[in-house]
Amino acid sequence: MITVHHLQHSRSHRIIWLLEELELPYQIKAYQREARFLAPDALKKIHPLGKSPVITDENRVIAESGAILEYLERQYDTDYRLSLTHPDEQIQSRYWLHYAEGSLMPLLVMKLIFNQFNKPPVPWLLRPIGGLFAQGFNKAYLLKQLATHQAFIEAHLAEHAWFAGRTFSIADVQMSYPVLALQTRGDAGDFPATQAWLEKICQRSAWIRAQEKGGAPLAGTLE
Ligand SMILES: N[C@@H](CCC(=O)N[C@@H](CS)C(=O)NCC(=O)O)C(=O)O
Repeated sequence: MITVHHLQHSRSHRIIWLLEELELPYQIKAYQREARFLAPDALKKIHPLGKSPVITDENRVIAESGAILEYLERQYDTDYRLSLTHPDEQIQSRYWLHYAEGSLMPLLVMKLIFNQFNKPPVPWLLRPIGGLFAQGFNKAYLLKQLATHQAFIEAHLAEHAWFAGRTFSIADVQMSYPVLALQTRGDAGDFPATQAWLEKICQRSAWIRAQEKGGAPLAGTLE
């Protein structure tokens, strides 16, 4: 039996969503966020990094969203519901699968961390300096980077129904979390193709079931 070690409001929503798309039997072991939105130590008993998502399947422990999505698809999508046959779609799907965690999420996490520079546990005397530093870094670098990524995604979705191309795939599952995070940033601007894609994924019955079982992927903040 597949067990999803599911941290509330986290990337593991992706895994529950895929399992629902594939209509596979699985169980959820839920973990609550602790102070400063960190994962509880109990997750370190499953995998040394103590992050979510992580799944256990028989005697296997598999971490890292993209690796889990690929594993589940290859191992269990026996009736080829999500498999891509066109080589260009396969290449695109792999690109977005890696891009989500390799290029986009680090920027979003960086933004979250910099936004904490003027808050506890930073000593109160240093908070104004921390705040100014974060503001400067955001303005000079991070917001421009995020705007470039947002425009890149919008241009892709304006030309393609799904991230892989014409076909829904695990790339859409993987991209759901950072795209939602970009949207909840507040200054995302007007991105109609991205918005349309988000509406499409949120209307899928598997997405709705995943939300019912695991809760919302984001709690208005990231990590
Ligand atoms: N690249 C990893 C990131 C895993 C990760 O950082 N997960 C977050 C939840 S979205 C987490 O466990 N945060 C809690 C913590 O760092 O204590 C993946 O995609 O699986």
